[in-house]
Amino acid sequence: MNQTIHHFPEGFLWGASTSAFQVEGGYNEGGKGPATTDGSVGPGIADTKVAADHYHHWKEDVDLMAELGLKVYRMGFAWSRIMPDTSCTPNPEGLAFYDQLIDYLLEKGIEPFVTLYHFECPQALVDAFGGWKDRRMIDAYVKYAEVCFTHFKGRVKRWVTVNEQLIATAAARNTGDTETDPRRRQKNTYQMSYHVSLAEHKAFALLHQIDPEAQIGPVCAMQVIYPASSRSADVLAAMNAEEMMQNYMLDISVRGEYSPYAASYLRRENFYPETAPGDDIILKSSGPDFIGVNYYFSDCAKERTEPIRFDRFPPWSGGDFQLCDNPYVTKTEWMDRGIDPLGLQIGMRKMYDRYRLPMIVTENGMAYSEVIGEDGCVHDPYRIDYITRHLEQIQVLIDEGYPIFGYCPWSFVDVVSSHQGFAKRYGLVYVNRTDTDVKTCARVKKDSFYWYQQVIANNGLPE
Ligand code: IFM
Repeated sequence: MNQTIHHFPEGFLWGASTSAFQVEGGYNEGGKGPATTDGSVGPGIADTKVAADHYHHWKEDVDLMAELGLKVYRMGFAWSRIMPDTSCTPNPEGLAFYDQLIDYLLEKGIEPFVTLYHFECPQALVDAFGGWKDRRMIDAYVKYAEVCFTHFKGRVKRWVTVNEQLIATAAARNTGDTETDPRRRQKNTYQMSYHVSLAEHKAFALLHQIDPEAQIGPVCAMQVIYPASSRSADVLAAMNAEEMMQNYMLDISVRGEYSPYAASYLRRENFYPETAPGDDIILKSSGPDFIGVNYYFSDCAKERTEPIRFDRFPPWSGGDFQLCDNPYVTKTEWMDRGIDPLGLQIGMRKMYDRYRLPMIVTENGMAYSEVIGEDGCVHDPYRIDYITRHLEQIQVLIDEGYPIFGYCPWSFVDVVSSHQGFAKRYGLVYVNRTDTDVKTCARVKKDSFYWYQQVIANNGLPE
């Protein structure tokens, strides 16, 4: 059968993503220290102790990546595997684990694309001084980054500073913040986020100094927020939501400053972070090489008609807007905000218009509760459809001239979801375990694996 292929640009980075705490397991092996993400989320829900047991299956996983044809593997380092305690001394066993993984990826022709910080905060630093609430965390992160940049120089050529700063700084499970008063907790979030931004800028500068050939950028949870109606008050609410759920962080990452709206909102609510002399120079004198985009769904906002409250979920939704349902998008059990491929095009256009940086899709995927079928296979047509429809939007953007250099679906293998364990799966490769029975964690290639293999081989989608 003759099929028309819509070719992507030569050298396009076809990839797949995971994060350390969600895939590795081995949570206390090889000298790893505890991380905030290591605790239980509730009875009967898988935690990070074994996760997808990548710590023991890493070689088989890389072989599967090679079979899939991946050009890039977006993976994470567990900070507390590399620096388990407050001394910031590198743990040789931790580095050795990543050495073997990275060397084998390179041997197979797959570029390691490493996230330094994906939600998991070393518990030792939280216990010692409160983690990101304290400026000492900036120095600790920079020491960690320096060890990584130096040790992996020439082998890792693309780095991510922080994954989804919004969630990394707002979810107590990630930050380790025990504050219970909602308003004080929200104030802490902005302070932590400010410290993350300072640490990130120091990392930009450091990498560019240690390895001028390498590139670095943040990964954002891209927010595409539609107004609930064409009423100007709803349009303004949607703008406010995008400002306070995305731009206030990316503006600091790229431009080194808050927008006037974000700054005045933070002052008005008494949330403006404490700063120190010289911060401006740090924030303004370095910048990222690219932006990583995580996108799963869009959202919708309307004018706030109720008083602001900070005790509602999600914790960042208390500002000059109210998130609301969008009746025009399809919802599923796990994609309850709705599936919206066109939102990817809308969001990435806005992103480029505001920041003018190359972009890579670092996460995009379809969650489903899957089991192996009686035929021993996992048939996931919904995932193939989801990825197809999002890749079509990337194709449009590339054709129009937007600089998008790669696509990494979430996730390469099934990983443990932060709150839903293994009930919620995104992988191209099934991991045979349940929340309560880790079995052997055997790998089973899903239909989407074989389909994505063809897409990569063709360098594009079949028509
Ligand atoms: O599992 C998460 C990941 O850690 C960050 N981005 C969203 C994914 C799916 O919810």
